[in-house]
Amino acid sequence: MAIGLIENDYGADGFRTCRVTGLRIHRSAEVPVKMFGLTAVVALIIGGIAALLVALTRWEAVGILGAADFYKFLSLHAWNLLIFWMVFMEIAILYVGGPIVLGRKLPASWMANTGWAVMLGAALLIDYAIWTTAPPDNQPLLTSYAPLQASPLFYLGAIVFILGAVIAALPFFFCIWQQKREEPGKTLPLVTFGAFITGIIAVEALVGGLVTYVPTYLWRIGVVAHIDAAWYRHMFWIIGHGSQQINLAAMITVWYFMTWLTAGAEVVSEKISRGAFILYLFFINMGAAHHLMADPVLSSGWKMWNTSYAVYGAVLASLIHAFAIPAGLEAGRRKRGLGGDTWFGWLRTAPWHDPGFSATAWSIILFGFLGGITGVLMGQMQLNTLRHNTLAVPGHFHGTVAVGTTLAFMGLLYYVIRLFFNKEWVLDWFARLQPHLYALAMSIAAMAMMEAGIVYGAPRRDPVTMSIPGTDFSFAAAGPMYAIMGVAAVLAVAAGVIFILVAVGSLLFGKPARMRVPVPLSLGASGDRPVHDHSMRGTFAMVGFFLAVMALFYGLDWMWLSRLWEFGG
Ligand code: HEM
Ligand SMILES: [Cu+2]
Repeated sequence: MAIGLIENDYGADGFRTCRVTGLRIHRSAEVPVKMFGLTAVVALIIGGIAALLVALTRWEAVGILGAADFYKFLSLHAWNLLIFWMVFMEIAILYVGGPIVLGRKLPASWMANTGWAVMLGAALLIDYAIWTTAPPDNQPLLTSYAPLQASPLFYLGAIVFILGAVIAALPFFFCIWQQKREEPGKTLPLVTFGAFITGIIAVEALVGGLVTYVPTYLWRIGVVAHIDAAWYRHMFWIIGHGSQQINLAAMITVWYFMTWLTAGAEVVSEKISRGAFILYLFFINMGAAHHLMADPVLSSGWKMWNTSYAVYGAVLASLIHAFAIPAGLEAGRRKRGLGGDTWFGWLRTAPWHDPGFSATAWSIILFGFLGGITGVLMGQMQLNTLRHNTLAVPGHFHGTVAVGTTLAFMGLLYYVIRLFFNKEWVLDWFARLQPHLYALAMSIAAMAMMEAGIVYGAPRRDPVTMSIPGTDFSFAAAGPMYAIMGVAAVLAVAAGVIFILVAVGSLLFGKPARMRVPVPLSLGASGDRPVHDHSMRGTFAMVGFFLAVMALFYGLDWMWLSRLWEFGG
C-alpha cells in the first residue's frame, strides 16, 4: 500500500510528464516531496489536538486543563505546528521549487532521505521530552528561555532537528548549482528563485539555531557552568524569528506557484518580484529585534535602528508581493479573457470552489489584513507596549502562521494529492468547503485573541485566565472574548479535521486523478499582448483599501497608546 502510494509510472530515465502542468518530474524529487508532505500532515494532527485542548483551557467557561497540562500541550502545540508542520512542508517546497519546476533530478537524494529520517527522529525525541517533562524541568514552550531549564532531551532534539533540516536542504542547493553550471545564461524561474531565497534565509536561521542550542545543551548537561539569559534571548530569536522568515518566504513562493497553477496568474514584473525577494534577504533578519522590544539589556538605539528603520526594507518587500501577486492574477486572467472587462470580474470568476485556489486566496488576503497589519504595528517600538505579552501577540501570529501560512500549505497539499499522488479528492464537497471554514473560524479566533489582549490586557501563556492570583486584578470583562475564541477554535479544529479526512481519505480511497489542464492555463483572445499590458485596476483598488485600513489602525493604536499615558498621569 505505502509503496503504491509513493510510486508513479516513470520512464526509463526516471522522469514522467505531469499531465496538468507539463512539468517533467523525476522520481528522485517526487518521492521526498511525498514523504515530507505526509510527515507534515502527521505533525498537523498532533499539533491540532493540542490546539483544541489549549483553546478549551483559555475559554475559561470550559477550562479543560490544569496548569501543568496546559503548558505541556502548549509546548506540543507550538513545536508540532510552528516547527514540524512548517519545516517538513518547507523542505517539500524547496524540492518542488527546485528540481520539479526546473525539470531536473534531485542530486544526492540519499541526503533528502537521511535528512527526513533525522528530522523525524528528532521530532519524536522532542515530543517525548515534552511529554515526559517533570519538575525541576520546565516545559520549553516555543522559546525555551534559559535559565529556565527544560529536559536535556529537548535541547538535544532541537539540535538534531536543525542538523536534519540542513542535511535535507543541501540537495536543493546542489540542484540550483548544477542548473547554473549547465545553463549559466538562463535566469531561474521566479518560483525557483523564491525557493532559493527561502533556502538561504533558512540556512541563516538554522545556523542561528545551532549557535543557540548547542551551548544551551552543554549548559543543561553541566558541561558549561553558566548561561547568560540576555545572550540566550538574543541568540534564540535568530532562529525564533528566522523560522518565521522561512515561513513567510516559502508561503509567498507558494502564492506565486498556486495562483499560476489554479487560476492562470502570471508574473507582471519579474524584476520587481525578484527585487522584493532580495530585499528580504538583506533586511528581514533585523525584524528579529521586535521580539526584544521590552528587553532591559538592549539599548533603545539598537532596537530603533532594527525595528523602526531597517525592518521597513522587509515590510516594503511584503507590500510589493502583496501588490504583485493579485496584480499577476488579475492581469493573467484578463489576458486569458476570464471575468470580462469589469473591475473585479477576474476575481469573482476565479475558481473559489477549488480548495487549492480558495486556500491560497484566503491565505493572501487574511495574512495581509490580520497578520501583516498587526505585525507592522506591534513591530514598532512604542506600539509594542500596547500588546507586549498579552493574548494579542498570539492573535497576531495566528493571523500569520495559523491562518496565512497554514492555509497556503494546505492549498499546496491539495494539489500534491492530485498531481503527485494521482488521487482525486474524496468527500469532494467537504474539500471545497474546508478552506472557507478554516479561514473564517481561525480569523475569528485570532481577532478575539487580539481584542482580549489589547482591550482587556489578557495575558498570553496563562491557564488561569480570570484573575492574577494574589491580586485583585480580574479579567472577567474579557469573558465574552474568550468564549468567541473558544467557539471559533472548535470550528477551526473541525475544519482541520476535515482537511485530514480529505487528505488521508484521498490517499487511501481516492479514485485515480483524471484532472486535465485547468482552463485558465490556455490563452484567451487577447493573449498575444504582454501581461503587464492588461488592466490591474481591481488590484489597485484593493491595495488602496488595504493601505487605508493599515493607516486607520496605525492611528487607532496611537490613540489607544495616548489613552494609556493618561493612566500614568
Ligand atoms: C485550530 C487551530 C489553532 C488554534 C485553535 C490555536 C490556538 C492557540 C491558543 C489558544 C494558544 C495559546 C495562547 C496563549 O495562552 O498564550 C496558541 C498558542 C500558539 N499557537 Fe496556536 N492555534 C491553532 C493553530 C496554530 C498553528 C497552525 C500554528 C503554527 C503554524 C500555531 C502556533 C502557535 C504558537 C507558536 C503558539 C505559542 C506557543 C508559546 O507561547 O510558546 N497555532 N494557539
Ligand atoms: Cu519575529
